[in-house]
Amino acid sequence: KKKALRVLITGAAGQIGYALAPQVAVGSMLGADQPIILHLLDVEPAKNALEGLRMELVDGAYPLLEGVLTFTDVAAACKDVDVAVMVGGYPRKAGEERKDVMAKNVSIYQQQASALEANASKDVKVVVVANPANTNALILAENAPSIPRENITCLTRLDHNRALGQVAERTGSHVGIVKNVIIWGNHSSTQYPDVNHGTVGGKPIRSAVNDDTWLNGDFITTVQQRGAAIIKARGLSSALSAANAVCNHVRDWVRGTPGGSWTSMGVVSDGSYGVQRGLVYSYPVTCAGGKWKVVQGLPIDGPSRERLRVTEAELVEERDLALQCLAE
Ligand code: NAX
Repeated sequence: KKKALRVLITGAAGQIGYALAPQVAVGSMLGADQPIILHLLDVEPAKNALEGLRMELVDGAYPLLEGVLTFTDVAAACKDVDVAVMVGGYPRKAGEERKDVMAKNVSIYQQQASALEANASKDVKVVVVANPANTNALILAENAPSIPRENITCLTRLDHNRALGQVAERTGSHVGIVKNVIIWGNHSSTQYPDVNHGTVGGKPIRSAVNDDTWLNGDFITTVQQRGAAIIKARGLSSALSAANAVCNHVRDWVRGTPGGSWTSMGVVSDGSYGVQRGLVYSYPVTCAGGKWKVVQGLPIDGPSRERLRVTEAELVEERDLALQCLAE
């Protein structure tokens, strides 16, 4: 029998936590043969909700779940964790300045970086979900120098899956045969969902869809604005699809991307595709042996290049604001 792996979920008492914890417990993240110990962290005021989640997980009688531990202390929560899903953060509320929100997240991610560095397993894999996800991941990387850069990522898989879903609906195909879309850049409305290298049942997406006006227009804005559309419809932001995407992200990272296909992940840029080194930027990646690799050499046309730059510029701006907060 395999040794249990410890999975930390921060912000576990929130919506995504409620959808994610059971998915991890059934094996969607690390496989149907991998025992799990869940570390659930939230802030003190959420203590009762966290205890409620723990009780429900016990009541789930999940065969893979060897333990459910709850924490309000971040250092204790990080002890020996193998995977860290960072869902907790400070959301922007109406009327708040961007800089004030950034300052709060910088301070949270600075503290959590130190806690992970000091307590987590040496090869912990980190995925940041909380917004601004790319920049929170960058702050985490900056403040946890002993965690390898390549182990710190942010979630853009939800955007990637949204793009797959849109193409599947439009072409009346099952989503399983849509492959190799790309989310470039920031997990925000400047992201670039790129179909130029994707296929539907082996056929280029552009010819399968046969409507460039839609692909260059409404398709892009629908993916970029999908989060807002879900909030409008549900009165709450995406949770089950976000949780599903977290499981997909970690599963592909740990167990590998299927042959002939890639996924999208926010990773610390090595300068690929002319993006500034050090930014956390979403790229097409393949994974094998627990490591991701940026897909190299894809031809990027003029309009796409411009979109890559726009989302990069936003990330530079976020990084500069975050570094300014860090210095103050
Ligand atoms: P909720 O507000 O339901 O839950 C967040 C939880 O985090 C709360 O329980 C809160 O108490 C906790 N928290 C706050 N500060 C904390 C800290 N310092 N340590 C530990 N816990 C802390 O939000 P939810 O809907 O679950 O969304 C969580 C985050 O995911 C948000 O930042 C949201 O913007 C972001 N999202 C990111 C997505 C992505 O694709 N990257 C998509 C979904 C989601 O919108």
